[in-house]
Amino acid sequence: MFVDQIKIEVKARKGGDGMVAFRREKYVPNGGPAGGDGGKGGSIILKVDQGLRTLMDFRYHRIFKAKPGQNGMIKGMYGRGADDTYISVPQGTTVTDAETGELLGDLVEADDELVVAKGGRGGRGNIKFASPKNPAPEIAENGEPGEERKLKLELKVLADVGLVGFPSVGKSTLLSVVTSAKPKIAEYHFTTLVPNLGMVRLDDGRDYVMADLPGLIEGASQGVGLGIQFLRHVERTRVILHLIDMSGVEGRDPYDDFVKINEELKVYDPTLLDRPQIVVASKMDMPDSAKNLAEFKVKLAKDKTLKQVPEVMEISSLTHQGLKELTHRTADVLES
Ligand SMILES: Nc1nc2c(ncn2[C@@H]2O[C@H](COP(=O)(O)OP(=O)(O)OP(=O)(O)O)[C@@H](O)[C@H]2O)c(=O)[nH]1
Ligand SMILES: [Mg+2]
Repeated sequence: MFVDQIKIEVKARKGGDGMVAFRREKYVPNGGPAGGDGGKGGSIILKVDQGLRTLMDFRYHRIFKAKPGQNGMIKGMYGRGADDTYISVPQGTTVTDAETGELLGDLVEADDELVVAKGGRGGRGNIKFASPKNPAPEIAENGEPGEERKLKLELKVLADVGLVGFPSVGKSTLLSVVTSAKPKIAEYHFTTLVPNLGMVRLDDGRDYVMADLPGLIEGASQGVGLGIQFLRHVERTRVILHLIDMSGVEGRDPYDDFVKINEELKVYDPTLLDRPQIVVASKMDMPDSAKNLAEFKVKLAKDKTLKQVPEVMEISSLTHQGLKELTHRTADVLES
């Protein structure tokens, strides 16, 4: 199971209690107050770790507790403040309060941090309560409690461009030839289980992040296959490259693929279809591809249900045909 949404519990801790104490010195009968303040309680802070790609680690570790502050001490000594507890999360994690649904923050940049539960303030010791009227107070404060929260963490891949399509249409292969990413590639379906990211660097100095998403199938928006978890990621991409295998070797009709994937996107979130989409005819090196593409284009032109007819670009990741055109055109669309 791929985990990209999970609930955890975070517990910051109380501040240390203030101390009630008095100076006791031989020959000084009225020693003044000498109880120190408590130290602050530890907070819980989420922090981006770029080495993490999933929320998998949270599957077995869901409750996080910080350390309490130390109590104030005699002779006016302060209790030590507790160190904060850091929890590593992958880049692109959205944090919401699981009980109220309030959005607490998005950890999107490489060094983002988010305090999700604040430690309590330390209580004041009796030194702080001394006044001319009451020079020897017998009171001190308790430390404040720390915040506790139930959180929902959701991982969404951050990418400018998302590669979308049926399994085995060549998404990972495309990513591997236009970026330095090394995703797993194989002829069986659902090779990609976790989105892969790569940076496309063009010779004209432009660059953008491309994400290879796991394959979608009919019913993905209802939970069939792996799709539903990954449709979430598509939400965060600005341009969709919709890959369609033109070779026909799997016996599906390319136009049917196009319609089905768009239907899944629409059911999941109707606004996804308004996002710029380039149809990428893949595997154009195969014997039947040219013929299938011609038929595809005829059907596309006749389809009255389309709000706008998307542009179609041809590629082969094997022969590198059309890759330069596609990567540059994608950069243009991102800019516009
Ligand atoms: N002939 C040809 N084969 C290709 C091309 N691109 C990919 N393939 C082959 O198609 C198969 C699937 O490629 P992947 O890149 O793993 O496909 P995917 O879309 O990432 O598949 P999933 O991760 O399972 O969704 C592999 O056997 C590739 O070698 C291409 O341009 N031409
Ligand atoms: Mg793949």
